Amino acid sequence: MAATKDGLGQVPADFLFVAQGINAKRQIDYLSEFPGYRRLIQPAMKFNRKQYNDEILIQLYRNLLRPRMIEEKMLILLRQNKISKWFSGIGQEAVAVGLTMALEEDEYILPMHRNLGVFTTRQLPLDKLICQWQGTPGGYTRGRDRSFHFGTNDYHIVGMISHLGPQNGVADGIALASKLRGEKKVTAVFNGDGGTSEGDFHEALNVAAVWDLPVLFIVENNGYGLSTPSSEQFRCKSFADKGIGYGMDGISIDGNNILEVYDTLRSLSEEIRENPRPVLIECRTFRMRGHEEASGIKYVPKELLESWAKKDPIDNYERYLLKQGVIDKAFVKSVRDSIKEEIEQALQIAFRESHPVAVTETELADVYAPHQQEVIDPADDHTTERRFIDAISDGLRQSMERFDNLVLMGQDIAEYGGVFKITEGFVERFGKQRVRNTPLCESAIVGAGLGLSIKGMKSMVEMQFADFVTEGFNQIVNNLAKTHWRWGQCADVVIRMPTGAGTAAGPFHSQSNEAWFFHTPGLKIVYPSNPYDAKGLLCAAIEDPNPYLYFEHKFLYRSIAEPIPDTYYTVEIGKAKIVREGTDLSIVTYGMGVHWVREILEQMPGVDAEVIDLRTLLPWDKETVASSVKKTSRVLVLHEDTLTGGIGAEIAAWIGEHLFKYLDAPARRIASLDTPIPFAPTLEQNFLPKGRLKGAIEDLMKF
Ligand SMILES: Cc1ncc(C[n+]2csc(CCOP(=O)(O)OP(=O)(O)O)c2C)c(N)n1
Repeated sequence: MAATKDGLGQVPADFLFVAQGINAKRQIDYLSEFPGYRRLIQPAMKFNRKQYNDEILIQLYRNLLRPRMIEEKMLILLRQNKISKWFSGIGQEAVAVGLTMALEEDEYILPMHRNLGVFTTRQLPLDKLICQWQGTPGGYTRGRDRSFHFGTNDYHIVGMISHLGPQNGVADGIALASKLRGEKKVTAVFNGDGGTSEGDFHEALNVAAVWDLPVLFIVENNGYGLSTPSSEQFRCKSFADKGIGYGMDGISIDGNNILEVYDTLRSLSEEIRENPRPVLIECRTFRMRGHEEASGIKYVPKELLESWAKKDPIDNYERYLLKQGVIDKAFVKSVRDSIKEEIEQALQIAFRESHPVAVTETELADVYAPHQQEVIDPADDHTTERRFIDAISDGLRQSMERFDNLVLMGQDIAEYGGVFKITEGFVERFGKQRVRNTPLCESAIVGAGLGLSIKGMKSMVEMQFADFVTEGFNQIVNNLAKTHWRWGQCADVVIRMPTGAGTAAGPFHSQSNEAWFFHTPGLKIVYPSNPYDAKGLLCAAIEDPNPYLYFEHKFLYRSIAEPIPDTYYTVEIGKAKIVREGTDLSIVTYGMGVHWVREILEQMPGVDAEVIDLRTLLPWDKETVASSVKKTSRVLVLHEDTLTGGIGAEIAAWIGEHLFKYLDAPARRIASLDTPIPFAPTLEQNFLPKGRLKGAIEDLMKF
């Protein structure tokens, strides 16, 4: 032990290093106080080839070398300003390569931004990868997304979205599909140590533990999250310790030792294919370059870099193989020459391409997965009087019968039947595998929905209340909504949203939040106002491979009923319904609005209003609205959601833009007050637009 010059106290002599400026000095302070610091300085590497033959050892070597040589070439090209920057995996290759070699080819891997080794080991064509990085048409997203932000089912890889953590929930879904089908397959998902601070990481581990999902949760502990050192990111000594909290095994391995990574993950995978369960694996490694190439690394103490440079995964392994006589220097040269040649050829192909020519129609067309709805009529005339809530339940049950790949997920939806009892009796009928109680993990569950759809399954996720969708918001707007447009993968998920006010349930159980999603390309939104549409729209949404938000108004659940067909049927998506014909003005609305308008118009016998129930909010039926407005020349858009930035704003603006010459008055909106929803019934009624509706109609008629 020795005292440091800068008064940091006693630290082991081998941890002393020379600070490089103020940042490095601060870093020393943090690190030396932090118990995990010792773990950042690593002992030398010891290889053990165990039962592995020369062929495997050489394959590991080649696969390790390829991403390194590609990146070295990219560094040169970056300096020549020929490529854009990326996130370097130099020094960490053994984790990606070891894991990929340990898995079977058709087992899914969900890599992060530093895992080039996953892509190269799975043998994706290098020229196509380079096109992807360059944003050119030959890339996996055809210029729509950058770096490793893509997936390919051909290679069983699902790339990240920038938000890091959401990958874990998607991995759960893929693993769930494999497990439900008895495939005996493992799914592996990568995390940086920084990303583990996200709630998504926690949620997904928890779900995987509760459901015994065969997922390898890999944490690449490389010391930093951007510039933030481990000491400011987490307090655990080892990520392996976190496994205990989730009730899963956690292990920590030397992530720079390719044989240790390969051997550990191979035997673990073999075991969990037979006995599905998640395992948390910390791979200790180090980020040898800046967060992204060109961003620098000044804040990393020199000593740490030097210590880890000695542990370089490739140098050490190469030396080991030479010493063991598995390879010789001539072999090293020939492997390097062939990889070099491969890189040059790929670059030549990739550099022939330039940025894509933008075709607006194609950009718009790819937002949704192709789906031509065939509206299904009821098979016979038999009907039964059903309440709104029973109609939803009926649609769900018949969809479960129709699609044996449909899985329902939600809090308390199994034996308990859901808080509103929509899935009552479903467990007895369809079993617990398909009717799944979930932990309180909205984000992981929506992510799991995407994972299921990657494996060709359908899912329905029940939000206990629409308000709680905030917890799954990111997965919906960034993952479900964008995946098809980015890399052609559909998100076959319907999210049921018990919504709306009128039950004096306060600001967090009564919100209308459809406008949050209305703004997001890639989603579809339906919002029925009666039992017939409730069943038909739900069935139609489940048929469609695109992601849906299905809003169901809680106030309507038990307050309205009508005879609806007993057999399966669907209602046309994107088609509004004229619920009352008239010539004086058009009232465009949906959900509760339809009922409010009916009630108020009964008090206004002199007004001959045409009432349009939109039914689908995204995409909304412009044609029906336009022909009505052309006929009446006056229009009022009504919704329960708050006014500013609501759906009415968009509809009124569109009418103003396209139908101006037909209008005798401005397109008007009426909506709830721009406040949160109050609890007390008197305040709630004041908040809602119903009380102001009559006045708004009168004003518009007078204009
Ligand atoms: C939700 C979110 N917050 C912030 C960022 C910006 N960001 C990108 S990578 C990164 C650091 C990630 O660190 P870590 O998970 O340890 O991975 P590493 O880069 O070290 O491999 C940050 C902060 C982001 N992409 N997503």
